[in-house]
Amino acid sequence: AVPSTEDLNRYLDEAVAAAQEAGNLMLECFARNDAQASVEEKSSPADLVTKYDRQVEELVLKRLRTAAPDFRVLAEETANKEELTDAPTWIVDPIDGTTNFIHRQAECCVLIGLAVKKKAVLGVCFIPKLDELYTAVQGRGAYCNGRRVVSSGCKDLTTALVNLHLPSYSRGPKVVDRILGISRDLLAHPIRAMRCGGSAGVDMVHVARGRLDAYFEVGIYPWDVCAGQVIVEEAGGVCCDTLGGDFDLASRRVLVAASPELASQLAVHLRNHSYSSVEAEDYNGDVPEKA
Ligand code: 2AM
Ligand code: CA
Ligand code: CA
Ligand code: CA
Repeated sequence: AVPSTEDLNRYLDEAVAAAQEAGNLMLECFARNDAQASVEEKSSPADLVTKYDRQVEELVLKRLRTAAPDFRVLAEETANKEELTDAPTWIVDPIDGTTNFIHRQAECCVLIGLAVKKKAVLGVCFIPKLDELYTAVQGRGAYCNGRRVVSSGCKDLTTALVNLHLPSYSRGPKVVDRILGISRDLLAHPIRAMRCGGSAGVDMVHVARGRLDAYFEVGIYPWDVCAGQVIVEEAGGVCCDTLGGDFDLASRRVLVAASPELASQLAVHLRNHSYSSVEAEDYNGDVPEKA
């Protein structure tokens, strides 16, 4: 069943408390400057994890499981992940922007989302270094530290600041050519300016509060975008797939924009570069054999 308003309020309180507790742990790590010491590679040299990712995930899940024992959980650092179903599911990225975190950049955050029937209904994003806590519940607006936020409303690429992300799941030739192709195209368009981000969650809340006009990426997972989707949409922004279609949490692709007009302009360019599929290349560009 869909949670009542009362239940959603309680879940929001718990998610906020969990995100703040997690943020404090991240700040302690910044103060100690020891993230680098616990870096491990997962699937490739661009896919990293630290002991803090695991510690944060543990403390967040503990709280969420106590608050809602019946809910399913989908979290990045948990092995044997469950598939997203229609059941209420906490979707958690303990540290989004791990590489930024390791390099002591401010652009990393804790992401806690709640999905019901595969749709995001509640989102919390905490950026501890900026002391910015973003919250949103479907139909009730988006907030940063308790104050309403709205997207820039930017409708035209020529005045847009757009973030793209360097491919992290592969550096094979097809994937590299695609990012270079879209960059060349957007720079020639001309777009106002382009930046490279390192945290899907931070970029999404930046679109929500009007610091950034758009962000797109292929290769993301539900935990990268669930919380941010609610925050962006409640701030008047748009989440769709990179070709302009309806957003699907599990599709591995996202296009976020400050307005529907900007989203459709960007989608035209992304379509020209087939910006939709996760190519079957490994990190070095070899095509893995089918299992
Ligand atoms: P993470 O830091 O939680 O892993 C950056 O483009 C975005 O992609 C970040 O939100 C980052 O989240 C995610 N990311 C980093 N490495 C990745 C990988 N190897 N595969 C898929 N996503 C990755
Ligand atoms: Ca990761
Ligand atoms: Ca992530
Ligand atoms: Ca992560």
